[in-house]
Amino acid sequence: MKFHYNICPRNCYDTCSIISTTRNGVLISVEGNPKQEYTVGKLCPKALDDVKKVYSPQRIRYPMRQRGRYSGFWERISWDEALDQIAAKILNLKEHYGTSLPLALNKYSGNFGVLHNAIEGLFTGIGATTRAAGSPCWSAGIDAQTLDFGTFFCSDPLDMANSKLIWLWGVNPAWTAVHQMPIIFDAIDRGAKVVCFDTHFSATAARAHQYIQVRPGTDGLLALGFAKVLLEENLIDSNLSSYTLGHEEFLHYLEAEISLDNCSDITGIAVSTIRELALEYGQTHPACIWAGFGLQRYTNGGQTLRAIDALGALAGHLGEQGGGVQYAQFETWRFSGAIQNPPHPINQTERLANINRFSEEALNYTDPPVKMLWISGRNPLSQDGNLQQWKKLISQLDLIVVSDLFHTKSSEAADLFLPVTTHYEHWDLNSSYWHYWVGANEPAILPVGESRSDLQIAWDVSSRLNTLKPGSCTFPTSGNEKETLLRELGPQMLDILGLKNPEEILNGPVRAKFPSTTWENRSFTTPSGHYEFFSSQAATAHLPPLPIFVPPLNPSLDAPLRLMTPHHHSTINSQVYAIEAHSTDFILHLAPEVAQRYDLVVGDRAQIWNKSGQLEVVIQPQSGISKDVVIIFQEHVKATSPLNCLIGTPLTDMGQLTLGGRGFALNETFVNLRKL
Ligand SMILES: Nc1nc2c(c(=O)[nH]1)N[C@H]1C(S)=C(S)[C@@H](COP(=O)(O)OP(=O)(O)OC[C@H]3O[C@@H](n4cnc5c(=O)[nH]c(N)nc54)[C@H](O)[C@@H]3O)O[C@H]1N2
Ligand SMILES: Nc1nc2c(c(=O)[nH]1)N[C@H]1C(S)=C(S)[C@@H](COP(=O)(O)OP(=O)(O)OC[C@H]3O[C@@H](n4cnc5c(=O)[nH]c(N)nc54)[C@H](O)[C@@H]3O)O[C@H]1N2
Ligand code: SF4
Ligand SMILES: [Mo]
Repeated sequence: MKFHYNICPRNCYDTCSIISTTRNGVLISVEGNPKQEYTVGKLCPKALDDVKKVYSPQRIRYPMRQRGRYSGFWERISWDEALDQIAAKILNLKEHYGTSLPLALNKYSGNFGVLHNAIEGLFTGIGATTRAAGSPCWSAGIDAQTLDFGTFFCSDPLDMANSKLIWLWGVNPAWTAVHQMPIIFDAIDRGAKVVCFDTHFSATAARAHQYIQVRPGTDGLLALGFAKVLLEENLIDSNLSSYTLGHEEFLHYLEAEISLDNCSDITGIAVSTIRELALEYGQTHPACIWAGFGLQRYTNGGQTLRAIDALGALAGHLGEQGGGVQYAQFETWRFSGAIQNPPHPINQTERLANINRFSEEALNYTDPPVKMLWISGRNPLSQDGNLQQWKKLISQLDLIVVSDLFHTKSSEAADLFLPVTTHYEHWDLNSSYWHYWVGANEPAILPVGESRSDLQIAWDVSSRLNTLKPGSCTFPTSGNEKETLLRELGPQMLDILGLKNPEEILNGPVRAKFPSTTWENRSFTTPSGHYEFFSSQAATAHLPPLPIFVPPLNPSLDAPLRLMTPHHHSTINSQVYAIEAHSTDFILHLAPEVAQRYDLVVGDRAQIWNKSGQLEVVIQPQSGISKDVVIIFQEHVKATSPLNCLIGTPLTDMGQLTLGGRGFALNETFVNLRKL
């Protein structure tokens, strides 16, 4: 038996460290690494199913070509044929249009391993291309924290165990960050109180001392209501002037504009509850807020997070051990970037299309049009909005390449399928957007079938391009995965990890040497060096300089119910873990009063629809859900139409500053409902 270091590369807060076991070259088990302090030896059920996933009969093992998009007639081809077709098309488009802009890449979160950025490097090496910019995930919150603090940087999540009061706000760790729950329970054992703010009674709410049901998209006003109570009760940090900018303006705004009665009417929370919670927050030290990604998926999402940050600052919880306002971090991702930055062959910039409006913006580019699309680590035909526009874009394309492990909604539309290796079959380097551990992932087994790593595929395409036309791509044509990994650990990353040389990362995951609590010295990286209640950067970007309340969108008569589609414990976005455990029905969860209003009882079949599309659902009344909300979780449902056929492309208010594109306001989706 042999043991190997692996890391779960999914888009998940936890980025778990894995010890895999092989016998005679066969993967036989995966376990959590006991030495990595966040994983502490445990994996979630999704990763525990990895052995089956690696050897699943449904996994695609060979390059395939589809005879007619959506036909399902896939034939096995050789890598030579696949590479020839891709390279010939790239060269042909470049020659025909005199530029490589007709080539487009859409990549995101299937695998967050650093070596998967090779595909970006390949595109850079070809020339100026069309790229998906921004993120469907966390953009508004990142910009908000960047405006307030200078960057987004959360404390080591283990620090939460020191808290005396934990507010879990628009976050559902019992499903989406399961390794945080033991840390929260640890805090509870030491006397902490936990409050969960959500729009429905979530799995996390069930584990909290108190559940506060908030009307969707109104959390910003709730935070301002709490701040108003702190002001009235004189619970404001007396040192604010030494480390913050604009607190007078903010206090004046609270005084003049925020009324608790109005706050109660809009958020749905009683004034007495707002007062009690605010007093508790103002009087308990340390107190921590964890603001999740769920609450910023709105047209006012950035503004909401700025209001929550401001509440934390006002109460003096910033820089406090076990306190602060936690969101996410990217400070442990300071890799050299060598892999995605080969020499630029020409002096022309890339053409960007917001990832959340990719199809619309790609279609708007006509000179030259987008003609070839590579989809890597993404499943846009399941996860994006405006799927009708996607159909249009597809019909304009000469070639669609999907590289993935399994067939997906997106591969249904593809011409070529390139099979990729799992993290048990290639080298990689992984960091978390939440905890402070970084590690190397080593191959435990040989590639299954003819699958190749994304890095190998990028080398192979470059090699084929350069064979057909020497000098046509500056990305390397071959290499060594382990050495490529080590090159990503430049001087800055070595310093962050406290390593003398890159090879040390091969001995197991390492915790970045940052102190456990962020902003401890209350010196910030904003233009003023202070925490900024008043942000000139926001004003320059035509955003309100103060964290004020901006209402979310309202439902309309023809779409009176807000549809929420949050993440589910059994999937990571479109990635399915218990492959055979699928249902053919979408379950619509709604308050019993709402079900009654539409004359529906449990098990009834109904239809929900809006301008974007329609979906058949099975009714599941459930208490603890806001009355203007219906919920379908992102479970795996084997239906012809994906859930996102109902979703348009509303954008969040922020995201442009740090990520180059505003985020996906997917909770601003409204539907109508009728019994079938
Ligand atoms: N309705 C609704 N829509 C949503 C969301 C929601 O909550 N509700 N959430 C949004 C959010 S937050 C996000 S982050 C996005 C996520 O959307 P995506 O970024 O599309 O992420 P996934 O669905 O996780 O993965 C995409 C594909 O990557 C493949 N993959 C896995 N490993 C590899 C690999 O090593 N190489 C390659 N080439 N492919 C690989 C997977 O098999 C999968 O098919 O969805 C967004 N869309
Ligand atoms: N099991 C599992 N884990 C995952 C994922 C997955 O798909 N499955 N996806 C990963 C990804 S890509 C991401 S982005 C993270 C996201 O993980 P989280 O940060 O937990 O975010 P969400 O799951 O989008 O939403 C969290 C909660 O916010 C609530 N919410 C929605 N709107 C509001 C609001 O207006 N106010 C308040 N107070 N609450 C609101 C939702 O009901 C939900 O319960 O999880 C990651 N981890
Ligand atoms: S999906 Fe998340 S919790 Fe599960 S093993 Fe992977 S990183 Fe850990
Ligand atoms: Mo996400």
